[in-house]
Amino acid sequence: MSGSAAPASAKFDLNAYVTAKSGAVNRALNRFLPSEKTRPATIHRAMRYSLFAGGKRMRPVLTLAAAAACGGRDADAMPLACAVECIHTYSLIHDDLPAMDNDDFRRGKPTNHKVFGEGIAILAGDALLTQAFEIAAQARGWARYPHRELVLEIARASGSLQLIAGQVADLEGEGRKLSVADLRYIHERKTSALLCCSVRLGGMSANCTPAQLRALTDFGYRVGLAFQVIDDILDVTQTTGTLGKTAGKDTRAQKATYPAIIGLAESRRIAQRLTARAFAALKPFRGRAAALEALAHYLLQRDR
Ligand code: GRG
Repeated sequence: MSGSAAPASAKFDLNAYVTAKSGAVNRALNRFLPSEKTRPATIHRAMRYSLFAGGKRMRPVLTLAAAAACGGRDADAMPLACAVECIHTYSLIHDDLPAMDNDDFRRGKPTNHKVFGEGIAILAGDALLTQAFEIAAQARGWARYPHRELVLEIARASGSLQLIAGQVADLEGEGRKLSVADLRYIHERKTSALLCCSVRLGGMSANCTPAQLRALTDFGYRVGLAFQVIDDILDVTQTTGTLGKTAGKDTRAQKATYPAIIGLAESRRIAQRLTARAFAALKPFRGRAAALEALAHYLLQRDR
């Protein structure tokens, strides 16, 4: 995973970092979630099935990296990192349902509704969304970032003006000719909002300064957009085996994507430009953001 073009992160061992941090996130999630045997066992098995199905854990790792850039501790950032991963996993379970994207394959395994049925899959998504707030409530608050601010941050990113808005626009855009501006509206909400929220929460957990929070917002917004442009590119360039989810779905569903509207080469240029701007946003951290920089570089180069 280590990169070549990111200066401050050139010597950074991203593989070791992601392995260590995602391992810590998995252990924390395991502690926060009711056990598989807790009654009613079906729902807890279904929640854990998707949560531990092998996701990349990019959002929680970004939360921990943002906290570190602001001099914070993993222990303070961890509840917020886990909350974001619960929301992300809920959105994937619901997105895969027959009424939405109707997918059979996610994180390299059969989708939640294929294993547990639609009713339990809907409830597992609902329960993970609620669990996120229960976990976030256990985070440490600061005078500058009391629990009210943390809850607002998560609720806004996942509510009807951001994550849900992106999903609605995505559903309504299927089979229609969308402009680049329409597509950006979808990407900003469906993908960038939660990614940006992950990064901001990291800063908040470290009691970051307002200037640091602005820099993290800039970084998270751009990395979030680049992430979705790359996701669109991978949908047409990679196989189902590599992605762990059905490849070529966007084209078959006649979805507007960056490659479909502006072509692959221009899409790659846009992702590179967004990542370069994300790097620039990290300047105020003067070398303390090597992990964030390396993660942004990896997300640009990733193949799954
Ligand atoms: C159902 C409320 C609701 C929202 C659905 C998440 C989502 C919105 C749709 C899924 C399809 C999609 C392309 C979403 C954009 C975000 C994205 C690229 C998700 C995949 O994230 P990764 O690659 O997945 O980080 P893993 O499995 O590695 O965590």
